[in-house]
Amino acid sequence: MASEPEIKTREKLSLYYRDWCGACFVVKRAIKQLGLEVELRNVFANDIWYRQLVTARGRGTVPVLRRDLDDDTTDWMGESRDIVRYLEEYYRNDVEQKSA
Ligand SMILES: N[C@@H](CCC(=O)N[C@@H](CS)C(=O)NCC(=O)O)C(=O)O
Repeated sequence: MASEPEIKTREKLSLYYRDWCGACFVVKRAIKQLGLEVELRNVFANDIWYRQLVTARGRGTVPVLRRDLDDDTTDWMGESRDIVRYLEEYYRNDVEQKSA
């Protein structure tokens, strides 16, 4: 039986990261492998992005994935493993379709 097409919430993705950060590298590599459009926001190169991060999360630890959703809400996701798992699971079908 054919499964119903999944209706996905549209979201704009931004990754708050910094250079020389292994956990950030792991997330950036996953983004590249999945071919996703994600705005990369180096918090050490832009003080506004750094302040946005600290305001939202209470600290400047990176990587953090920011998801701006269609309903005008914003979700901030920390922990590189959680971010990679989320991207792989949420976008896996898109990637399969792209390469088909
Ligand atoms: N377990 C975290 C580690 C994150 C982490 O240690 N980030 C470092 C850079 S690689 C950091 O931002 N340290 C500065 C801080 O926590 O303020 C993950 O995998 O996301």
